[in-house]
This record gives sequence, structure tokens and C-alpha cells, in this order.
Amino acid sequence: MAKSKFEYVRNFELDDTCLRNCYIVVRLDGRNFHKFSEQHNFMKPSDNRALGLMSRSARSVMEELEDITIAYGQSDEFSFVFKRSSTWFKRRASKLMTHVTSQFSSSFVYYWKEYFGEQPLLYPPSFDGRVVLYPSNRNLRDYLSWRQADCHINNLYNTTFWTLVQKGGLTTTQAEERLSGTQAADKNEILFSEFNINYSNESPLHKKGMTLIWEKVNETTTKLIKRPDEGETEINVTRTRKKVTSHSCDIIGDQFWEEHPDILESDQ
Ligand code: DGT
Ligand code: MG
Ligand code: MG
Ligand code: MG
Ligand code: MG
Repeated sequence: MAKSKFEYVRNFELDDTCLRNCYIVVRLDGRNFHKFSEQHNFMKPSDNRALGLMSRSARSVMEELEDITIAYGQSDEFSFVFKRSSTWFKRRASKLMTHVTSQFSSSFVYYWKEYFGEQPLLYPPSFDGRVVLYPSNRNLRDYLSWRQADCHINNLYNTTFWTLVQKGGLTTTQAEERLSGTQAADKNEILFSEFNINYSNESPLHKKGMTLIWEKVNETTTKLIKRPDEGETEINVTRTRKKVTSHSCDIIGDQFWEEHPDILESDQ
């Protein structure tokens, strides 16, 4: 087909190919979720409906898009890791990022009712996205450790803060003053000595966030088969299928990575 005289405008497009061999991480984060969580009556400090919906939307991203090996989420954010050898969309950063954020956003709305029931969605939520490249397994693990450490720090703070308010009768300003300058050990101590709460017994989902990976699972279904002489009989059929599974476990230490050696590709 002959080219039009307008064709030259294509040359204004920038090349945003992600460097080879690097893990491509897309992190998305809810826009102004401070307001969104208030308006939709999220439980404080953490709302299991909201976390469930985040996890469901992340699963949809992993199932619909190619080459994502692990995803980690907490609060209003989720990080998706594309395998370092991925050639999906020629590794174009803008394509990967926009597909992740739009698939996630539409899933968040699509599955809203499954998690929030009678609580209506009052306005269309949105998520920002960014792309970061990590050239080594150490860098990628440190990135994920950073997000999980952030989850822990925020959850300990928020748990103590809302306990002081909800059970201790403090105003939010008083609780803020009480916690200013405190270390993790101080917050654990406040929870334990004043409210008889052992932080280590709190929900792993809130303390560790959500880690989604692909795993092989056995699925057994019953099938009706027809045999010429015996008529219909039911038999069990077991198939191995790859499925996205969610875990609220430590991903900072080595154990998780030793148990799932397929997530990382060797450094070379
Ligand atoms: P941004 O990201 O700059 O547009 O602004 P925000 O407001 O989304 O700020 P961000 O992402 O730093 O913090 C997340 C907010 O979402 C924070 O105000 C707490 C709120 N949030 C997230 N998950 C929950 C939850 O499960 N329960 C409650 N009550 N709030 C939550
Ligand atoms: Mg922010
Ligand atoms: Mg946000
Ligand atoms: Mg956030
Ligand atoms: Mg098109």
C-alpha cells in the first residue's frame, strides 16, 4: 500500500524497549485510595474484601497476560514480574505497563460485587503504573523484600494506631502523638501489655501481603463414560494443571525461593 504523506509522524514515537536480560517489574498503585477507602467504608486497618479483590484482579492479570511469573501485593498496590527472557510485545515498556494496569482496573470493577456485595462502587477507580528493570536475581529479590518490609512496617503501625483509637479510646491525633518516634519493639509492647494482643498472631495476609505464583496442581473430576456391556459408569480423572495460587508467607528469606526454584532464571 502506498504511504501517505502523513506517514512521517510515526518517527516521533520513542523507542521504549526494556533492556534485555532484565526482569521487568510493573507496579501499580490505586489513585487516591485514602479517599476511596473512606468512601467505600473499608475496614481499618485492613479490609479483607479489598485485599481479596486486589488478589482476584492480579490473578486476572496473570491469567490474561503472558510471561508473569510472580506478583506481590499489599494495601492498594501490586507488583508484577515478567520473566527476564520475555519477548512479549517486544518488551515495549508502555505496552506492558498499560496492559497490566488496564487489565487490573477493569477486573477490579468487574469483580467488585463478588467481594463487596451490597456496598456499591460509587465511582470508577484508577491505578497508576510504572516500569522498573532489575538486572540480577539479588536486585529482584531485594525489590520484593522492600515491598514486603513496607507492608510489615505499615501494618504494625496501622494495627497499633487503630487499636489505640478503637480499643484505647484515643482520638486519631492522640494516637498519632503516642506513636511518634516509636520503634517496632515499642509498638509490639503497646499491643501486648495494654491490649493483650500478640502481633505475631495477627493475620498473615495483613502482615505479609499476597504473593501470587504459578503452581502445578492436581485436579480430579468425575466423568461419565459409556461401556458397551456395562452401561454408564463414573470414573475419576486426575489432570495436572498450572494454576495461579496465592500465598501470605515470608518472601524475604531463602526458604520461599528454595521451595519455588522455577520463579527465578539463572544470572548470566
Ligand atoms: P496516591 O497513591 O498517591 O494516589 O494516594 P493514596 O491515597 O492511594 O496513597 P497510598 O497509595 O500511599 O496509600 C494507600 C491508601 O489506601 C492509604 O490511605 C490507606 C488506604 N488503604 C489501602 N488498603 C486499605 C484497607 O484495606 N483498609 C483501609 N481502611 N484503607 C486502606
Ligand atoms: Mg502514593
Ligand atoms: Mg495509592
Ligand atoms: Mg499505595
Ligand atoms: Mg489495536
